[in-house]
Amino acid sequence: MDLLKDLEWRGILYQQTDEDGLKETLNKEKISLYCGMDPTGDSMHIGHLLPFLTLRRFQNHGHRPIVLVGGATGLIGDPSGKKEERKLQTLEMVQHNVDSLKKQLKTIFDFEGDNGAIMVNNYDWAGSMDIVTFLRDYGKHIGVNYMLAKDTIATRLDTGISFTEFTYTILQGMDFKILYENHQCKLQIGGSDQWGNITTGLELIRKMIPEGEKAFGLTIPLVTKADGTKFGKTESGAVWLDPEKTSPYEFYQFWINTADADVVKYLKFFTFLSREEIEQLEKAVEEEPHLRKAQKALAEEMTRLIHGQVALSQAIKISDALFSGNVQDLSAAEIAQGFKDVPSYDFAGEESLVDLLVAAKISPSKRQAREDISNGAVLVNGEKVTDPTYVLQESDRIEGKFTIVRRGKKKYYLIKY
Ligand code: 485
Repeated sequence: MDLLKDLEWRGILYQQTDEDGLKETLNKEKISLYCGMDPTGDSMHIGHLLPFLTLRRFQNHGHRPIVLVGGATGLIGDPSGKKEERKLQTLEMVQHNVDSLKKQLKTIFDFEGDNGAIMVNNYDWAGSMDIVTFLRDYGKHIGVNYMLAKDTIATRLDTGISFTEFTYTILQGMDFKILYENHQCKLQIGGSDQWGNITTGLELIRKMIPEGEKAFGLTIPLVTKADGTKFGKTESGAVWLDPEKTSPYEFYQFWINTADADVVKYLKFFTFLSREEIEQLEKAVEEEPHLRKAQKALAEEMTRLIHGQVALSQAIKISDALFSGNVQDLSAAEIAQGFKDVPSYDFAGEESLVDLLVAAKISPSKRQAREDISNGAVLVNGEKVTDPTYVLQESDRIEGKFTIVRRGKKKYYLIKY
């Protein structure tokens, strides 16, 4: 399918500076286009994904993606969508974040071939630019009235905005103009909050490059949830792409838990499944929602894309084990992922199961612990133990690290050695 038609069908197009112009351009040539992000943290979260996956869709259609990490802009701070002035980050922090983000972004794109992706850092041109050049070559083209009219600046006039953040939009605009010159980059994409910055770039290109062919801007909608809560957040916070911050199992679980009302939209936004495949899954949501086929497809596609096939298989294995209670086949690494949020207890030398249940606060008293065991309510590594005099064995320690105790139907505890 035609790229723009596909993006439209997926609901990915929000605002465009020149819809017909872009359509015409994409019909006749393969272009370079870019999307940037600032190194404000050392990991992307799923809120960053949609613009970069959209960039990847352009690459799949033969266009060249330019991925920009804002080593310079990250030192300044984008006021877009922020009610308050940001705290400045140190140079070391920003550099550290640039390195981590580059690694994550690399996994999303193909860097080989005719339209291989290019990774750039705006610190390479903005970091060493002298103030006189900045003010004469760039500042002169952007009127203060023009800047004050931008939403992201106007909304901050009441609460206050420093000259530093006020200038941000010119820095991002400069990037577009420099990428246009050096890489024939004709399109910038970003989230809807980036409209003001994208159009500043177009303003600079128009004013500074006389023969300037047309360049374009395109924004992508904010991802919303049908129930009105914020997308991408769980009780434990943001969903990160870094497996140390959000394990592949938690990542998989996040997508599996998508509501029926949202799942088709997310399949369109985030996966590379075809229209036919997504329409089939849409039917499945309508006709047999209890099977959660669409959620499974979404979770599989996303976990494979970000963490790879091995991590996906593990996530499914952990999910199945927790669902069925057959936890005995899990490895210590899988247990660490799957049982991150269950209460845990550091083993302190208890010999009998009764003593352990009391010490780990799994049962409130010895009497209750004995009763729980005799009633068959206690499982050690997925196996029922009904002998109240049971003494813990070496073989109860999975890889010498963990014992999983379950009391009742669903309540899990992790004993750590
Ligand atoms: O030349 C550029 C320099 C910096 C940027 C883009 C182009 C980053 C941009 N100003 C920004 O702040 N982006 C956000 C970020 O870095 O977290 C988010 C946007 C979101 C989406 C995402 O980046 O808020 O809408 O564009 C990729």
